[in-house]
Amino acid sequence: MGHYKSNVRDLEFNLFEVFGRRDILGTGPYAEVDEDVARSILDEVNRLSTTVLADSFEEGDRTPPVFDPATSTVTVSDGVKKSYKALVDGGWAHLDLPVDLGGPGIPRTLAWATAEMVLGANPALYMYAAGPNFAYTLWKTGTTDQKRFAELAIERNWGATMVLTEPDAGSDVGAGRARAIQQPDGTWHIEGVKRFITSAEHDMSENIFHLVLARPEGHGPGTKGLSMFLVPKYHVNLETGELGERNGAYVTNVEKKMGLKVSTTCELTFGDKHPAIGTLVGDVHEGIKQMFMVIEHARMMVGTKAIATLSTGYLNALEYAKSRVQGADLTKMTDKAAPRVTITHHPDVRRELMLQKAYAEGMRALVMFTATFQDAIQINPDDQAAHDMNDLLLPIVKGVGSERSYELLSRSLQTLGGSGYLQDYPIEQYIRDAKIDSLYEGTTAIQGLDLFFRKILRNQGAAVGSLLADINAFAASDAGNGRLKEERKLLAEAAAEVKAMGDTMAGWALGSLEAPGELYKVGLNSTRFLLALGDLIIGWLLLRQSEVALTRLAEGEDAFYQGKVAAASFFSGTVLPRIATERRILDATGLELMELPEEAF
Ligand code: ST9
Ligand code: FAD
Repeated sequence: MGHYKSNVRDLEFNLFEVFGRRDILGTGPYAEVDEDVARSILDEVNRLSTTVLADSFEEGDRTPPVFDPATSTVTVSDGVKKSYKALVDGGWAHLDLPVDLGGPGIPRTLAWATAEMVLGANPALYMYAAGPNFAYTLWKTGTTDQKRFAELAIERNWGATMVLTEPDAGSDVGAGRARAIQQPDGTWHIEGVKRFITSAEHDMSENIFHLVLARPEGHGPGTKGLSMFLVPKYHVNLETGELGERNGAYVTNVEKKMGLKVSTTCELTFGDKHPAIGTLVGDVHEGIKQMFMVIEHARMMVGTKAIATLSTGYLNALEYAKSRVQGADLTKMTDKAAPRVTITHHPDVRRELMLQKAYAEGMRALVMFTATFQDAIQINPDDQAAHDMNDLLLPIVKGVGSERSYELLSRSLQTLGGSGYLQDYPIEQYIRDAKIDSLYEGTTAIQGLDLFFRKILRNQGAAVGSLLADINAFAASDAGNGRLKEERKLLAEAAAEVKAMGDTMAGWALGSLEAPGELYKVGLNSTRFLLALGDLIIGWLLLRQSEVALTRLAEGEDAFYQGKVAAASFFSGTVLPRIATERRILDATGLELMELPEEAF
């Protein structure tokens, strides 16, 4: 058995029983996809993920890619190549593409459901195979020539990168110093050093194209002065599709790191050996806006990766717990001759397992819920409310998904006792591989600031107001026919606490117009608020699932649905009440921390 344990039943439950995806299949952009096709895609990706993709997960960690500085090349191990080839040869790298570009035209909900399995089995493979998705963004924004380039990139499965970070420009992308110098023929020469660039070199595709942020000479400071350039590793004859000369963008180092070792993290130097020639994307200077089209997908991807890892971590812990015999039942603790039981009989293990289950399944629902708004946008690109809700939820998927998954994965390891610490089990690698999720694509702090300032204040509370109204309407309904009464009460209380937290922060933000220091109080609480809102939404979605499950249980016993009801009740009773404490801590925020001299830390 491979390391990866998927949860197709829960994915299907979300898609078809909770979020009603049957209603949008077979119509509009999804005319070619019916429920049978959707289920067969899930089955096929599940088969692939649990076998050939998962097969090289450990090998990629123990035998990471090898960098040769003399040739600026990277060699990936044979097992990883085999897995990658299976993913690409099966056409799965094209799964997200619209019909116009040769894709199947599936809803985003289904695309992220399948992505979860690939990301849970071997996340770096998904990233190496992201070229066609990047090409789709290029195709949407590019010039005629760039559209042709994108079509070739899709056809040939070229690799791709997003190139923002520099040694002095991490969270602060606008501090970037890479330069772009326009040439008489209209092309641009890119100069500078970028770092931490994922997949910038490997030997699994014939070409790699870089989407690079650089500052044209004379352009202003900050992110708005950056433009986006298409810089391929090899130049391309757009008529024949043949590869031409090597371009002047070379990988000059590959980082050694804590986890996700199979994914190359590269220093990429432009124009040092010979010119790195690029073209301006779309022939317009809108670099940061264009890059955010990629970033939005990548943030969703990172959250989904984290949650996928927690899910397989939990399922591995559960399997172990069901077979590990240790100690007697607590009620027989004084009887030294009492029969030994599996650890699932111990209350503390049950509590830990249920916490893992509730978060893994609640956050999967969060990904699916978010993707329903991406479906709505595909169906009607002018649906502003769907855009706003997707925008609001993205930092929660990414920020809460990565923080809670990392935290809970340590509980999965704990379930295995000392064995969890060994490389005989996958959880220690899961933890190392998942730590990156709270760092790249904007750290958690950045997600918290994005949520509060951009997605709530700038949106004048419209999206968050509508979300809270939905949560309150559910809490006030008779969902569950009395069975969920206590849980709905806890949900309503938690919603009121989160609303109060947001209102207090908005008050500080307003107050900062007169007393700028008030803004520090917002900054001291933005991560707290992100996590609290995340818990509230997770609790609500678990209860919505529970409502569906109770209806099904009325038709007959089923452990899956019993588990749904139990997870929702457990989360409502043990996690939601903590939000009240977070609110008290937030209310009591002062400026002492900001006034403390640096030396006192
Ligand atoms: C990285 C990559 O870490 C790691 C993994 C790579 C894996 C590759 C594979 C990925 C696969 C992906 C699959 C794709 C699937 C596709 C499917 C397709 C069908 N939303 O607030 P301001 C824009 S990469 C939208 O003043 P500052 C906006 O244009 C490195 N746009 O910011 C705005 O203008 P306006 C990742 C946003 O103070 C402009 O920016 N690095 C948003 O100048 C300026 O906004 C990071 O993520 C948004 N949320 O700069 C950096 N926010 O306001 C993190 C801003 O007029 N740092 N814009 O609309 C930040 O995000 C900073 O907050 C900052 C601040 C840089 C934005
Ligand atoms: P810093 O920005 O220096 O942050 C340090 C600490 O300060 C963090 O805790 C941060 O939260 C905090 N902080 C910083 N600014 C603020 C603020 N304003 N308010 C509150 N707290 C703040 N980049 C790419 O362009 N392309 C890639 O493909 C890519 N892949 C990566 C792969 C890996 C394995 C790694 C490690 C990084 C990758 N990155 C990539 C870069 C990644 O996006 C950055 O590391 C990330 O954005 C954080 O920047 P930094 O590391 O410079 O940290």
